[in-house]
Amino acid sequence: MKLYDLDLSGNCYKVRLFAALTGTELELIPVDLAAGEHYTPTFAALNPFQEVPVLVDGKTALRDSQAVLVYLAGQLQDRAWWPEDPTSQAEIVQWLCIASSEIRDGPNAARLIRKFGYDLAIERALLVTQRLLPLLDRHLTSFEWFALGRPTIADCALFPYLALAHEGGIDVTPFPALTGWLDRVRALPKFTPMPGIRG
Ligand SMILES: N[C@@H](CCC(=O)N[C@@H](CS)C(=O)NCC(=O)O)C(=O)O
Repeated sequence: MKLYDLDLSGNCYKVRLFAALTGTELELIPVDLAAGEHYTPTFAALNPFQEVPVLVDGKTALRDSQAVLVYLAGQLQDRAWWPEDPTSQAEIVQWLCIASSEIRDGPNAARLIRKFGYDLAIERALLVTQRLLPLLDRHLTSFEWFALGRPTIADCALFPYLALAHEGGIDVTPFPALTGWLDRVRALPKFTPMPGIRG
């Protein structure tokens, strides 16, 4: 399977992290966003939304990191990361949706603005983050992992932009349950870091 990838992308890292933790083999195809490689017709044929990551498995081309996590985890023999029953799946999807909404609009947006100079509203990014972090911290005060009492794809989807929050000028240290969970993810066997995230 091929992953169209960017090393500095937290969305791509969600997939690289899951692959490392589960021993899933991926061929990484770097896409140079700075050079506009994602605007080429060849890439647009894979993902009309012109974003990474994209996973290609034979004739299947999938965009969106959450969708890719579901696809990869659903292929494993060990279904602990994405079980088959609807109740467990729904519990995980609740958190995948937070990853693609509040995390994107909060800590991810703050990093895009402050590290990469994107023209987005910092006030809104900080407001979303300010509301989000206490909610996550409260959840993690009662639970060791986001869903099902064990590591799942929910943790892979939420980890990158929370661990990269400092690059958006966001301090997570006032949230002890959240920082404890970040450390637990880092301590998972076969954990892999990315630039900006210590191992
Ligand atoms: N919902 C998508 C979002 C993907 C996304 O935003 N990718 C960024 C890199 S992290 C991108 O390709 N941006 C293109 C651009 O900035 O022009 C996902 O979760 O994979």
